[in-house]
Amino acid sequence: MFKKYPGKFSLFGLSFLILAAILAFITATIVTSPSGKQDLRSKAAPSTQLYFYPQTLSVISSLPRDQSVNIMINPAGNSVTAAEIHLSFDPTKINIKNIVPSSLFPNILTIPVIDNQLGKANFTVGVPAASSGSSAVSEIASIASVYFTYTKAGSSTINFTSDTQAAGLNETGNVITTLTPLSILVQTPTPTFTPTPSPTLSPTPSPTPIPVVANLNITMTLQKINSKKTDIPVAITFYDPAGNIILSQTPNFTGDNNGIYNYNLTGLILGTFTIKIKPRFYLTRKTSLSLANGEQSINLIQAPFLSGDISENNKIDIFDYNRLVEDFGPNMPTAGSPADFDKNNKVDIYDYNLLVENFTKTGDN
Ligand SMILES: [Ca+2]
Ligand SMILES: [Ca+2]
Repeated sequence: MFKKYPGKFSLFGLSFLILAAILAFITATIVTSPSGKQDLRSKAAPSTQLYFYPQTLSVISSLPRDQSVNIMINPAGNSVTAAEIHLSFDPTKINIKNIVPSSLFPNILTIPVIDNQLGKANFTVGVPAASSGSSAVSEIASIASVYFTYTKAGSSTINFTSDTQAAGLNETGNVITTLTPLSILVQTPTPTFTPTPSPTLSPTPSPTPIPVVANLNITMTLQKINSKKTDIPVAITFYDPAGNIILSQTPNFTGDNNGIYNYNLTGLILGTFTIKIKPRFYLTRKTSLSLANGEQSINLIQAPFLSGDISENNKIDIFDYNRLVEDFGPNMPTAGSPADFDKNNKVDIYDYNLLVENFTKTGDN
């Protein structure tokens, strides 16, 4: 009996200890849950994709032949600030001649190093340092253009090696999940042409100049804006003939004293595109063009962009009207209102008049 009692007691003591341990574990888990959250976030965060445009190249050509492609980034939810790119390729088939970073990544952190003996190239670029982080790239964009020469027929690739990485705002570590190589198939036009044994590794620099990256200057006017006003963000989206988004950027356009807005997009992909242009709170306009090497321009000043799309759904409707009514007259917030269409710091009958004039109009789709 005397023996039994302490035995029971110690059993109880053991149960208590186990319970205490479980409680301590749960408490510790709760206390450290912020790190648990971070795990969750960093699991969701790496979603960014790197690939080439075009994604595949099939070429019938005499050799050597110059070619250019763009290294593309789809941030997919991230705000990318810097990218470190490492490429590998077969130097018996391809020689990289030049790598030109795009205007969105103008800070060259390490200059392009190209090794056509080993078939490697690398460079690191960053966005301009802005205190707000506003220069970070959050839409599909070109990181750089790669200019190379085919020296031998056959199939080949340009690969991103696994040390390729990108940094994003509010993220720790690499945000890239997918690296897609460029697939290349090169055929020579006629088998009768017998070249002297492959001129490996000594492609005497051809006199043809390295292709220039295309720049596009866009000029536009906005309804009822005839004098110097603040810059305006303009969403510009490039679509390929199949309707895929190839590039999207939202740069700030600067207006002059006559209200003519202008922006120069640089480092663009070559090809034929449909381009949609949407100044913030204006209706979308669509145009198409073939971008070749060098400078090109789109002049849209013959008709101003139509204002009033505060809700940004590309039509002038009751939601826009609703906001105008809310901000009308003395109710305009001190910080200003998107319903101040003519940008005279008042929401008044002239803004109302403009909305009525544009009511039910829609932008290009
Ligand atoms: Ca609207
Ligand atoms: Ca106004």
